[in-house]
Amino acid sequence: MTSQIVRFINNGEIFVGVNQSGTSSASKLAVASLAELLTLPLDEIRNLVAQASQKSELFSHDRLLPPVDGLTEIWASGVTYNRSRSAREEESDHADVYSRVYKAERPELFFKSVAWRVTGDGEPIGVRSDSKINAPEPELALVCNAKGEIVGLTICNDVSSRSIEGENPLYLGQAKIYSGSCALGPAIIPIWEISDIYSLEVSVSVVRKGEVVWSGRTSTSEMHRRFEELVEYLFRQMSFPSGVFLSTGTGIVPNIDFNLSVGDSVEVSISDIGKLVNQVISADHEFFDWLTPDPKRSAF
Ligand code: DO4
Ligand code: MG
Repeated sequence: MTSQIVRFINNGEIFVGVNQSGTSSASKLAVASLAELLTLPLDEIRNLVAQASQKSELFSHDRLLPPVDGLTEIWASGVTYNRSRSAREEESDHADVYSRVYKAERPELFFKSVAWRVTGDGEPIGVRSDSKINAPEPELALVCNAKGEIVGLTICNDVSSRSIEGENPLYLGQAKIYSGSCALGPAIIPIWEISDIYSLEVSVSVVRKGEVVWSGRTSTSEMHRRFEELVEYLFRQMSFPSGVFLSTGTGIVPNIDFNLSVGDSVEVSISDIGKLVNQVISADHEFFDWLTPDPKRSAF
């Protein structure tokens, strides 16, 4: 059984703990938040997880919260798989920027979300009402501590507007950052439990009115870059005192005539990591106001 680092609610209070996969009870980790955990070096995190796993006192939880909190940011990289390069070239009026970045030494990195805007497993994701083509982007996310060590892995859905980015690459911020555009979870799998980060199977399916309307799969072996290289660029001229999540790009993109729509359910699975399921709703403000920080939900 794999250990999962989780955030959960027990008796109305938020805790960080270690869950045994397939169960709904966790032991508590000796930190107040995941952000605090990510201030620590890898060997200390490993010791704390081992200590928590040995505890006999278990706390039941109804559901897991997104595995990110406090001042930890979420960043993403793009055009790291050949399929992403060809899809961007098809959707964009400025195709050459994608082929150039695919081949360049410097990767594409962009800011994706603050922690409090992230939704978790079983929570909604959003599509913009001013976007004609929306897509889920199933991605492996690296969880890095303040030192830039990869300490764990999770799933990210980098929900995006293809039509807004396609119109002009300078619209990337609006194509990538809006209510419900970043889902993470369900848990963080410690890096020492993963035997080969370059042979993880990634799959996605979109279910509409009970039918699968799009599905796809890839493997991290198809990645065009090394994970350490992405982390090295991210940490080059910026510090992340509460650690950072770095989503590593999508290798699965639907045909241009597919549009993610309100009512769809998106399931992203990564072998050894888990399954992230989200229902699509409108990104209109009122549907995501519940995410606004509240002492019961967020460790600010
Ligand atoms: O600029 C394009 C972003 C691409 C992306 O998010 C990805 O490849 O996953
Ligand atoms: Mg992406």
